[in-house]
Amino acid sequence: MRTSPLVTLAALGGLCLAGAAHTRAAEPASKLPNIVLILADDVGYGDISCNGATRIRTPNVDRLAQEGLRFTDGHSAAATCTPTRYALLTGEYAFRKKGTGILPGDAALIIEPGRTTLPSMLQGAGYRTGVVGKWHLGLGSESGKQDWNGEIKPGPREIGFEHSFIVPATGDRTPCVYLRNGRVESLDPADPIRVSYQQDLGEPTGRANPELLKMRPSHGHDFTIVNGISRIGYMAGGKRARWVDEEMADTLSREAVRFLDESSKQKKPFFLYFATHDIHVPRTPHPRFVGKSGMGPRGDALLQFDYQVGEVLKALDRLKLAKDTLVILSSDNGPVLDDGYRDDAPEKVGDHRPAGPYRGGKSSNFEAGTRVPFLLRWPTRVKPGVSDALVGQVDLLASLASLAKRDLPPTAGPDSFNMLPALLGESKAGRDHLLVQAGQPSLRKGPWKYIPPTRGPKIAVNTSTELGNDPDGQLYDLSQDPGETRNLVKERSELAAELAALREKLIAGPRTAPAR
Ligand code: NG6
Ligand code: CA
Repeated sequence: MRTSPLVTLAALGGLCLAGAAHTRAAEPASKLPNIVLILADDVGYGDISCNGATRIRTPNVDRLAQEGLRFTDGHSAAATCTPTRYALLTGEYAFRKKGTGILPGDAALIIEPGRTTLPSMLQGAGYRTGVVGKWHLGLGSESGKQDWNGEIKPGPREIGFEHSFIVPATGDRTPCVYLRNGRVESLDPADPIRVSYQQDLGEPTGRANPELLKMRPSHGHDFTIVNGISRIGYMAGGKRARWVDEEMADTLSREAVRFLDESSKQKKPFFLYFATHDIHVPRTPHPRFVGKSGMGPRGDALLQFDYQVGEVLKALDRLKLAKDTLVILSSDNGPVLDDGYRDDAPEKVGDHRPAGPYRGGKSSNFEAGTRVPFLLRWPTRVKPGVSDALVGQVDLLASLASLAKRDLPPTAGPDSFNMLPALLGESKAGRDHLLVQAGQPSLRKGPWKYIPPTRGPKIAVNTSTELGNDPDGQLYDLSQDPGETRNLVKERSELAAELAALREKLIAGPRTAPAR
């Protein structure tokens, strides 16, 4: 049977409705604020001086806190990078989708092109959208099959970023090259790149040639050597295109500022997702930061992170855009000291507390896994202050959609709620409940933190992080016991059962409350 043109049109219309957000009222795009989302990597709650750090000073981050809102109970969606970034961009908890754990550098894109994402929603609202920095969400349609010498897609552009300049995965993973709008930057066609996570491609490795290393791995990270540092994964060729780790922060902040400069010349508002590589391993700050923190490369990388925040803030000042730009700063997961290289982080941390008063760190079920720095500045609308509201990055999609007056299609961002009043400091009430994932999801509700029974080691062998596993389950009252030291799961067994049931219900079906 031939489909009539009318039916086809109707079907297409349906498809459009399913895939795109719609503008509610005629709000001229020029009235909407610019949005800059700065996402740090592995920066802990206590790593910034506005959250209590004293041995390290982060004046640019602190400036955001002074001129904006500092959230004390702000969360990444997960305790590691990929699931956090997945949830942040899609508004869907990552545990709902297989294959959203920490990705290798040759993984396929895990966000389906065409679905509503934070950038595609803002693009629909008239924004110019760009991503600069760490990606770690996969690229291309098939893992291990990318041709790094041609155009790699789908990627950022196919999920809503008009402009991109990215580190494909992480600094410790091959390929160690930047991608500008889907193509390897500065690639010499006579020296093509090959990447593999299975097969040794013949270049020196950390395992075979430790004498070539300027920083030795402590665990893993002993494949191909690039810039004197061995990585996870193999690569060959592409010599001219390889990044120099010590220059990465300057390269990325220059690209971020360039995006701001170019955007300022356009009539549209803009959205910049600036995902710094700092302070993830390998921690290799520019020589001008080396030795400046007294805490070794991890502390120096924190100073470098703060510098990059300063570059963005300075550009907004120079372009006279600071007042009309909503800046959000957060981190993708909690802190870690030894994450695979011998960079003296555990030896030199001294009395600095990367997680502040919280227990655990990156990959942990304990609070420090996801309770991260969370700052928001928007001078024309937001009064400076401190908010204790429970907020999460997963809500940015629905909240910013509300700000941009866009209706989300019913299937979009199933776990994302409109928390705009809390985010703008107009309401003290944050999330009623929030799931936070370290492999499995735990539940936050009010002062309560419920961690279901989990197997696995108490302490990670490699990183020495307390993982917060307990086969009996755990219940903590964070208002009395922020450090999660007194497990009340037996004493308050009824409450624990109630929270366990709520957790199950939320896992089974999203969007129970609050409505958006
Ligand atoms: C781990 C890596 C760690 C880091 C992490 C991802 C080893 C032994 N450890 O598997 O170094 O790369 O993955 O970090 O390989 S994240 O911040 O991107 O999630
Ligand atoms: Ca991270």
